[in-house]
Amino acid sequence: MKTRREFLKVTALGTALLPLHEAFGLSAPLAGKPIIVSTWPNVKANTEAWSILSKGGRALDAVENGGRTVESDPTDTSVGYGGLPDRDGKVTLDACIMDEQGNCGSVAFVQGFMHPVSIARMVMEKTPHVMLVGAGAEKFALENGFKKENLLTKESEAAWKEWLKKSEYKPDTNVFNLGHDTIGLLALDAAGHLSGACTTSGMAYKMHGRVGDSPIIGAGLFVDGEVGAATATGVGEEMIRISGSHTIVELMRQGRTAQEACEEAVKRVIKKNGEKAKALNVAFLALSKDGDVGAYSTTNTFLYTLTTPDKNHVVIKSPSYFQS
Ligand code: SD4
Repeated sequence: MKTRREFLKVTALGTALLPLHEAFGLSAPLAGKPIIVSTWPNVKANTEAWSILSKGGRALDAVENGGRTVESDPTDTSVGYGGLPDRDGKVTLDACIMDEQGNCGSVAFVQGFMHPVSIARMVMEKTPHVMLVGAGAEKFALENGFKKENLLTKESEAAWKEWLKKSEYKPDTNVFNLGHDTIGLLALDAAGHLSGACTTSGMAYKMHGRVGDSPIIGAGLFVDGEVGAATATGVGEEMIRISGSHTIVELMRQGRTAQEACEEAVKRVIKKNGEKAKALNVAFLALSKDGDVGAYSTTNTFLYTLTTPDKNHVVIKSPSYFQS
């Protein structure tokens, strides 16, 4: 899989060949179901999710399987196997999943398991809890048949050793520049049910034990079957501060379109950060229960992938608050 940066290079000279969100007919709800949208150029994930949705399968299965595809791809250095480690050289994973009825499961700070999104689903379906973390989540995974394995690839280890030479950590500016492309997926199935999932190795070279927005229901992901769903990517601390994904769904409930709701959430991040905001990479993606798609980011680097019956895994350039 290409990193977002490489993708931009090949799609030439920035964004010239990418369809733009505004010009892509996305200001009105998309006619017909099913629909899958995911953060970044995640064509493989959408293809996997689509193989389920297009046969009338459940949105929940589609988002889980789309997430798993990226988790096991060693060339994606933001998610699962091959994810860039924390500053102690440990790959620690966060993931969550949620359906249209508010059922949800989440795991955070999990080490040594390829598919945290499936562990999160098992937390949702087999426990009375929503979230398991660290050693407890790992124990639960082992007890439920998940296999422990080493997720640090030679390439990610080499990148970490290179980073150690300077040990510079600038999460505000570096998050997208490292090709750090957390996957959030939102799907609407043929029966009209919404689900979402989010999975990540978190920010590269983070402090050991740091957990971002991605496994936090309401921050990195939120789904309400009566209204819509939202997910996020970027500097997770900022999404947590405004409960970003929940905020977007609530704004949609009050009548905003998916696009307006994403824009409002980004503006809140910007308002809270003043001058610092320009260096912060934060992006939101939303899907209403009627198939209305919204996307907005702080800087103009955010891409997302859309699949519908007549739009075949298109990578689209999101509008942004800042133009650079
Ligand atoms: C985090 N939101 O752990 C994630 C990072 C991310 O693309 O989205 N990277 O804060």
